[in-house]
Amino acid sequence: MSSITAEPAQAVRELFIDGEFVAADTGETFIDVDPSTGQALAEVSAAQPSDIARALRAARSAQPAWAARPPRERGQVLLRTAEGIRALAEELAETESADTGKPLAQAKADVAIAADYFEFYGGYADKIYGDTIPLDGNNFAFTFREPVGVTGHIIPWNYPMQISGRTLGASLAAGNACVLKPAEEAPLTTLTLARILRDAGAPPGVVNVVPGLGASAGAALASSDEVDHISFTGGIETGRKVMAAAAENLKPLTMELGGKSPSIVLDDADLARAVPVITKALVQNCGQTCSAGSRLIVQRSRHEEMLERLTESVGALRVGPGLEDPDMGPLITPPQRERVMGYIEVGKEEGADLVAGGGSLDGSGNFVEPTVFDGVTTDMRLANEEVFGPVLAVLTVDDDAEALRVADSTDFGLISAVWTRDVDRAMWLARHLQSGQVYINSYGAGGGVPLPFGGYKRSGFGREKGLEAINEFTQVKTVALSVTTPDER
Ligand code: TXE
Repeated sequence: MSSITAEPAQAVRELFIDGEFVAADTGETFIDVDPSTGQALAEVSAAQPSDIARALRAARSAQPAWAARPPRERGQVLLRTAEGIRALAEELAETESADTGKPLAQAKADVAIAADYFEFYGGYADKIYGDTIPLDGNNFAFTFREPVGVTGHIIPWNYPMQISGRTLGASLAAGNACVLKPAEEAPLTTLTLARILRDAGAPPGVVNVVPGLGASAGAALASSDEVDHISFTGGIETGRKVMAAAAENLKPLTMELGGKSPSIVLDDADLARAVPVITKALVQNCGQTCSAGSRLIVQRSRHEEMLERLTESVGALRVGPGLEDPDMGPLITPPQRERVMGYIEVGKEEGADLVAGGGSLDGSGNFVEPTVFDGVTTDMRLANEEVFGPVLAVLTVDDDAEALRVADSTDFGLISAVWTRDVDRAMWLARHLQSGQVYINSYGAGGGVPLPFGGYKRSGFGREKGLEAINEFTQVKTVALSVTTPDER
């Protein structure tokens, strides 16, 4: 069992660099706000470029010894981290819920999934094999998968625990040292995770967690020549900046940039099964999920029945503060609420039919109603742009080919769902959809720890989750060996 040390209560939540909690160089802090109340939740040290440089130096000097450890031992650190997360699950879930506004039950699920990531990658650390390549009788070739070195991880506020779990788990298993910058809107659980990793035996410098503002701390990490790979999850605009900064130093990236994911409901679908899942895909994390099911593409003959069931399901949802464990919490910040309300206005102006929700709720939290627009067409902004809120665009189609065309008509391609009882129709769509994942009669598969995840088109590139992630965080070395035969000797 891992032993979890109690950290003295910190007035300010400090950066975690080289195995210790430390203040930012300049002493600067920022206020982390509770989105359910609009009140301050914590004061957090704001990493400056000099702190990022310090974290990268610590990672650089710790990495060779970490990579040289027997892989099984690295795995054991990750397995103890999974145990440590589970031991603190209650506390972590409450903090995650308060920090992000997500319903407590969902925060608990996120924490459990984060532990599952460390377990998954902990178990794989000693199975990162290379290949043997057949040449001829006297020549042999084989490959090693070696760590890239120091990896930078810039993550968003919507799933701090889950995203930290997937990205740190894979990178650490592969023998890298990590510098993780959480989002300024929700950094708290990542700092607790740093402590759990330390107590589980991650040596100083192997994991560094440096909260700070995107424009300073994030930009410093993305533009550093001391980072060997950057994993970025966030919005397209920021993604462009991160990629441009990394390009200066020719650094590779994994980019996960969100989506406009469709659920396709064909005329033979089981609607009783589909509707609760489609509702959850819309409102999970208040729609602030990269893979949110934000488009519904329904075959005309089931349209009316679908809308009836859906508006009933959405209308029954309870909205409230995350810690009260409603069906849906608030949006993360007032600007995010303005953005979502702006899209609701856009939908109305474009002539879509508002059939559920459409309002914001009173109070100091950033609450909006779950919203459904019917009569959306592919030329509308509502059909193409990521709202990042609980706003569903419903489009109607006549057949499978049109469903495919409409599904693929956006710049995004993260995930898709197909609802049908016919395996031929399901597989035809699964093979043709431009989408990193396709779910048939389901959505999301409970966190999807072992399932490679990433985008087609502008949803990004590279894959995290599953064993594919190991490829992102390793580089391949080919060794070719020539031998002589007894005759030649
Ligand atoms: O994300 P940002 P924001 C989308 C979603 C949302 C929009 C804006 O549509 O409405 O993006 O959200 C760090 N250099 N997604 O502004 O800016 C930042 O501190 C380096 C989709 O909150 O992308 C945070 O740690 N880093 C998405 C991280 O980038 C910078 C999740 C993500 O923030 C930086 C979130 C800079 N110049 C938003 N500026 C998904 N794929 O799930 C900011 N950051």
